[in-house]
Amino acid sequence: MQSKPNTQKGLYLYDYILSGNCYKVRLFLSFLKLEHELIPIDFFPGFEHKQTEFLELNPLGQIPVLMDDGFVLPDAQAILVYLAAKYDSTEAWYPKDPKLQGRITQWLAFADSITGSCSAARLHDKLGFKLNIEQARKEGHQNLRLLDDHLVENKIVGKDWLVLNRPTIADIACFPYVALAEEGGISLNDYPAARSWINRFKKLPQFIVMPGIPPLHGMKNNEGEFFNQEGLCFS
Ligand SMILES: N[C@@H](CCC(=O)N[C@@H](CS)C(=O)NCC(=O)O)C(=O)O
Repeated sequence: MQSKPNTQKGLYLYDYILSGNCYKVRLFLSFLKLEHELIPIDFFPGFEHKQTEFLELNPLGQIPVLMDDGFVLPDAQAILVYLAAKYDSTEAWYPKDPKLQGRITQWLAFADSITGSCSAARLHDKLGFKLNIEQARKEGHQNLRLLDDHLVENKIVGKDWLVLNRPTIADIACFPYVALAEEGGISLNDYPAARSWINRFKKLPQFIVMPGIPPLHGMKNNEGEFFNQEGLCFS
């Protein structure tokens, strides 16, 4: 592992390209246009995140870990909150309103449930991790049902996103493992609102891709609407 950076200055992300949790942080760094350096961790097959040097950064042995001017912070959701509080002067991504912060935090916690289900199923299918795949898929579907229903209810009251009518860190936290669900054998067929939300997410300025999450295929017309190859407009 490339250990600690040579200098205390700057933003560093201990990262694994196939990790949806690391991708949450990469996405937000991109949305905020923050200069940073990625420090690759050999998660598989090297299990570098379980080695002594990494455990000094995060005793839980999990990625991602952020280092900002020497301040070390594990956990994707904690990192999203920290980056929003420190670097988003517009306060758009994590508004300073107690009820909104409570609601957003509810979805940040839900994002960890998605990790425990959809991401677990993907680890089983893609990397051969030994776990109860039926249980992981069942819980994944339960989470997706809840998310899809919530998006439908929000749409009725004019909200396109999980908390507001604009994206917040709640959407960033939930997006990766919903978009990657099919890699764990969890079909998105029954979740049309979630599929539309994925497409909306991919249209955000500074959106970046990861393996398994390709860009939106389509073209913009003069009104900025997206059209796919069949000429169908999708929002
Ligand atoms: N709550 C943590 C979970 C992070 C997590 O599960 N990371 C995975 C990689 S995507 C990991 O490091 N797994 C190893 C382990 O849990 O032992 C977060 O959101 O960052």
